[in-house]
Amino acid sequence: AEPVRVAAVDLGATSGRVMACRVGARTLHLEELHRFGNGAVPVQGSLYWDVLGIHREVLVGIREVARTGRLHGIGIDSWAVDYGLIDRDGRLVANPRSHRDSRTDGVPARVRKAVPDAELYGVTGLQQLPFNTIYQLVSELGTPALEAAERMLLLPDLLTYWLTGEVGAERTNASTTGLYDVRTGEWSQELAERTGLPLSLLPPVREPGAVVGPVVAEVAEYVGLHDVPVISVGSHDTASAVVGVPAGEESFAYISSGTWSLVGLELGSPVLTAEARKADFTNETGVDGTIRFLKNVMGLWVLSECLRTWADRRLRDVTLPALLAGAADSPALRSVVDINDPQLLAPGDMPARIQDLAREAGEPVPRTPVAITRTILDSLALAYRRNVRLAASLAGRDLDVVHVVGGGAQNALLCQLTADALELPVLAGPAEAAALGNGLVQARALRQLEGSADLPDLAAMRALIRRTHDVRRYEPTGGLDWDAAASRVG
Ligand code: ADP
Ligand code: LRH
Repeated sequence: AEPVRVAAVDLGATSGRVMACRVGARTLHLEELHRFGNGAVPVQGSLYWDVLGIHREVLVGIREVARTGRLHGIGIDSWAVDYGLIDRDGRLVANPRSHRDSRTDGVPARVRKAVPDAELYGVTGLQQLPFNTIYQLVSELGTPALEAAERMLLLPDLLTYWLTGEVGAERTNASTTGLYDVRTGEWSQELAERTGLPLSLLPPVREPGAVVGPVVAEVAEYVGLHDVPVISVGSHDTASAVVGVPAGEESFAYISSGTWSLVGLELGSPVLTAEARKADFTNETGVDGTIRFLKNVMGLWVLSECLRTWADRRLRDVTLPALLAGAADSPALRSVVDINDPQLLAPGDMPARIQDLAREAGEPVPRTPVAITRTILDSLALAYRRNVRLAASLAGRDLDVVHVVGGGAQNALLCQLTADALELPVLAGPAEAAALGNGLVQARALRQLEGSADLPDLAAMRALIRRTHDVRRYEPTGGLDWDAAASRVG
């Protein structure tokens, strides 16, 4: 079959990119044609996404893909849980908020009174993140915005709606909302009723791999191409990233390492045990009916927010490469903190918060940007160790390797620390696993449309990634007392 060329739009909380992805039986090639910065905008004490700006950048990127070659499909993935509301005329009611907004403070406690945590977990299988869509929506109860709302569209679904005019809720991302029943694969009418949210807000669920429809006229005109189908992909970026994990036969854990670090396993069915709930592990739905059994670790957000703070203060020599080089030459495990402390969730003076956490834990306080960077990386490696081991034990698995994908796969020091902390080989890359997963699912959908009988499963897609992309291997080295360090963070 002829290779297809699709636009893979992958939107991260810190940057968005539009890639041309060429997929053939033996070829897989990504070309980054547009990249733009992203970040929440604080206004009047709230944190908004500039969603119209994002839409414009998506269009610019798609146009660039169309200008440089053929374009057979478009697929969008982004970070999870955040949404826009549209009214009965199909218009955006208000600017979508970031999940780091404080409007959900205290909301989980309120919801708990209507639906106890254990019951909620039994239906959704989700970890208790204060920003899950259910809590964001409950925080809007009684507001003019929610009263005017006809539909809730998760961000990739909102952007897909603007491209096609079609509403829907792509399944992998729907599974992150806290209103989706992981056992039945449907919206939970019961949870909607018990939390007072109208079920009609939730659009019909759509499969990754379904063709949503052609782009609407205004988009076709802008891009210069008509009849391009928008294809539903694993629209949760983590779902696409896990498709893009180049795993073979071995028993693997993965770390999808970007703004967040998502640490866990791919399973065939959810683990809804009391132990999994107490360990606060999530069961998100993946492509091809898989389950992402994982934990959110605060991730490189902590470092990028430090960088932002230092840049605002015009500190010199605090570029990421300089900090990482300095950190690699710094003493290991000198000062470690609980990197999942909820105080690190909101934007702000992250260096000071890391210092405060160290002080409170009785650790030496890191003083310089390099020392703070080292504390963050050592602490991330400790969190990876804890949660990879927890995932394996909760799911009853022995592990051979840990795959690291996403931007963090380029952080050699963090990859090495992860291998050391876990005493397992780390296989790092591709950094653009989400865009690859996005493109591969589109390519398969297009093959299916052509009536091809020979459609790749996840294993075949991953084999193609292994054949076409470099993966860097880090072997564990001994010499550091990770057990002792782990006991210091509690
Ligand atoms: P997201 O999709 O959530 O926006 P990415 O997967 O793009 O995140 O990862 C972004 C992070 O990757 C950055 O915060 C940075 O720490 C890390 N990163 C990106 N490029 C490099 C690099 N060349 N070396 C080390 N780390 C990198
Ligand atoms: C990573 C991610 C993660 C979610 C968070 C909101 O980008 O999608 O899987 O928990 O953003």
